[in-house]
Amino acid sequence: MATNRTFTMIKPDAVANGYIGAILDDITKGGFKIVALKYTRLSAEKAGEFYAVHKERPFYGDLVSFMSSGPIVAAILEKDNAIEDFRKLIGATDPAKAEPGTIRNKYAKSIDANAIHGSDSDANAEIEGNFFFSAFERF
Ligand code: 3AN
Repeated sequence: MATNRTFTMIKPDAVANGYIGAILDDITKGGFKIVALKYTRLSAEKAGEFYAVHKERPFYGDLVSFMSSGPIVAAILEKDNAIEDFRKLIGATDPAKAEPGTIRNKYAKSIDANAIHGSDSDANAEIEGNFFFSAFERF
């Protein structure tokens, strides 16, 4: 079934490098409507909770410390076929493999500091959106 919502985070590297505006512009021009938006910072505990599915992976510790190293922008986005279309817009996890013109190709330097997150399924988009936003913060 095609989905119409996804969840994203502009990660600490892209925020520190001054790409918030450019990335939000790419997202809007890509046809996504911003349903919810927040500038915040994850504690190590919260980052660990968010990435709990990766707990057994060798990069988990580094991922948690990177994701709590500075502010991030969290958002819920709406578009037909949102999950798949957004993953196309951001490109492959490893920016070296991301298609030209994708957000990771343009703004990311490495697989761990890869500029942006995009949900990989409907179920995760729901869980991740609920992690950051209450019903009063969605429009
Ligand atoms: P994606 O964000 O493209 O869905 P996932 O869910 O496999 O990728 O990984 C979550 C995050 O973990 C990635 N965004 C990236 O920051 C980090 N990550 C994934 N694979 C690696 C890796 N091999 N080495 C370091 N960090 C990784």
